[in-house]
Amino acid sequence: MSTITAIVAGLRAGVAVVPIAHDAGHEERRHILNDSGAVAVLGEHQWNDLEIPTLPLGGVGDSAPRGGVVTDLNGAALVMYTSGTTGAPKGVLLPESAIAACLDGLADAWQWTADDHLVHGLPLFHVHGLVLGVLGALRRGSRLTHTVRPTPEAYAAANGSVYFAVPTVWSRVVNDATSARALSSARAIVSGSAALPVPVFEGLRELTGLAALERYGMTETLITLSTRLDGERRPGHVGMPLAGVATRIRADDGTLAPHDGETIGTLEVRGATVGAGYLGRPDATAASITDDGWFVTGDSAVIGPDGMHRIAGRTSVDIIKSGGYKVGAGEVETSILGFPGVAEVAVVGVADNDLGQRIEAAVVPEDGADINPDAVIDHVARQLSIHKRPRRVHIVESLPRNALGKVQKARLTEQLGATT
Ligand code: MCA
Ligand code: AMP
Repeated sequence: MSTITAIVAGLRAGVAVVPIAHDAGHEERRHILNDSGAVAVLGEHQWNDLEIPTLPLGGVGDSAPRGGVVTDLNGAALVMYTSGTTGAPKGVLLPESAIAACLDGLADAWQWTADDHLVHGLPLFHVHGLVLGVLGALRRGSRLTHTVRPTPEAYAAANGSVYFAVPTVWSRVVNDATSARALSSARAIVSGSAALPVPVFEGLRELTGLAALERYGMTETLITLSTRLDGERRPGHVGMPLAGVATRIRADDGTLAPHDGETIGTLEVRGATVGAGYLGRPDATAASITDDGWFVTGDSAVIGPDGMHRIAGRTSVDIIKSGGYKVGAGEVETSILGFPGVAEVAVVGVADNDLGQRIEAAVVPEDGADINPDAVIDHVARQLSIHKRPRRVHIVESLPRNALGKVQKARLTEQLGATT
């Protein structure tokens, strides 16, 4: 509740808010606070290493915010941090107009109204749980139950009309038939943040009688595509552009590709839901946008002649989606390189029935070093955040490299996957 109060207070006061995960480790927290130029931390917290004042909720508190005005917020209402292929996470600037366009587009696609009772238990520091799951309910005036944990049992007990979850949660719901059947009184279940496997879509349909609505988006663009309540919900497909959004795909040779339902290209989007770039990173902002103003998602997609989209995968192996969380391999590698005795490391996403991808690391120790894999896992969990920890750390003699010395991540992923 204090997270929601703090965010709504910031939005109403016209102060940009930067959500930080409760489990953010010290490195991640320090990076986000410094990079965003935050002047105060709102609410209760258990962090004892802060150099900026905290303002408790429900009172003014003794501390005045530190001086200094951040000037390049570009009208952002929220600054949300997201991982890239390399380096530390970047702050995405999300103006109120983009948030409103996204929420209104989704309301139109899903016929979401004040009569709905939305249920979810997703974290409140990302677009899915916060923008859709909290600000969406506030904008529509619909009732919201946050289940704290997104467990099948908690979803079943909530008696909602609309449910949000990531595919990992939906897969767990399908594996718990009693809970799944309890959702059959809902009018809609919605999946997003990662690809919903077709067997999970089918399992949900069988147990709940509902064909899941699937929607696609990114922190940088908010939600841009969705299937519609009054349209076709085709398994493995993420629907059509929301009102005010346009899409196109670009082939490897740089030309725009046909919308023929077969050709795969990198998805580009433009429109009202797209954010205002990365905070303090004009280089990265410019690199993410084409000369004619389209945002390059980095996802491969196919667009049908009927406008139906299918996401075919990511163009970079260094972006991992685990449990719906986006994790940059480079960020985890940098953390592991800081662990005593590590000479080299490569981090990959291995296919996982529950998480979609699970983070695994191959570590080459320095000569004579004896590395405990569990200590490496704890190091990442403490330094970055719990969901960024590798689920397995393999101690290896060398990493597979090509003739130019570059680590062959596809080969490594295959090798690690085969050791399951
Ligand atoms: C385990 N734990 C540890 C460690 N190992 N803690 C510290 N150190 C360790 N080494 C503990 C954790 O504290 C936690 O404890 C427990 O293990 C379980 O954690 P974990 O295994 O990570 O949970 P999980 O079962 O894997 O979680 C699955 C999940 C979660 C619930 C699906 O991944 C999740 O909430 N995903 C949602 C991600 C999301 O919202 N993405 C949206 C991004 P305890 O149980 O006590 O806490 S926005 C986006 O993508 C776009 C815009 C879009 O399209 O939506
Ligand atoms: P994030 O940066 O956490 O906002 O994650 C955005 C990424 O999640 C996108 O670039 C996609 O790779 C992935 N994603 C989100 N929704 C879907 C979906 N419905 N199907 C497949 N991938 C998705």
